[in-house]
Amino acid sequence: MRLIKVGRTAQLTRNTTETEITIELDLDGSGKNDISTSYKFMDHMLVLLTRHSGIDLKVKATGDLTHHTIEDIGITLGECFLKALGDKRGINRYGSALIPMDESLARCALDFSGRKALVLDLKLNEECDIEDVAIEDIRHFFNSFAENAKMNLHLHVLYGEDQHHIVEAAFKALARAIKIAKSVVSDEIPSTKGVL
Ligand SMILES: [Mn+2]
Repeated sequence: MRLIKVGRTAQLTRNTTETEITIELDLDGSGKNDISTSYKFMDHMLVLLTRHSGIDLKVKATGDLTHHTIEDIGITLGECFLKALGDKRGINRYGSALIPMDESLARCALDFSGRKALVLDLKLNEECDIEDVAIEDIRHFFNSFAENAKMNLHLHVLYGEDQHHIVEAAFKALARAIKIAKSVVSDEIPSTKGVL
């Protein structure tokens, strides 16, 4: 049984009249990253995502508006995950994590099921921006990522005060859940249907 897969990578460029996004992903990386989204808070979150999930990730993104850019990063990153996971042979498929960030606690449960579902409760103040992005852009990112990776994503912040810590806890929980779910543990397709 060969538990180490090679070539679980994806490289996609998505250019529209609104944004230009290039992403390179290696699911079997070591946290190497080169992230430049034009938004410092998103850079911070994607570096966390990379380091705590054990992937390698390059992201270059520019665009006209924050909303468009962050949405299109979510779309392209999701497409990269779907492509890199391939037939999903041998992966755990499910992953979950409960992660604190100081006073905030986030829980993530996910399934690389081939179907999108998103249950998201970040307990964020709607009127508040976090550094250089709006809360609705963060929410949009998770939606676009889940939709295009075709995953079930259940991401909850159980409690927290600081908006930065809340989102950071959510990204770290997502990262640790991804780390488990993408791991290769057998040579079977993890579905009773024989396909994912
Ligand atoms: Mn931080």
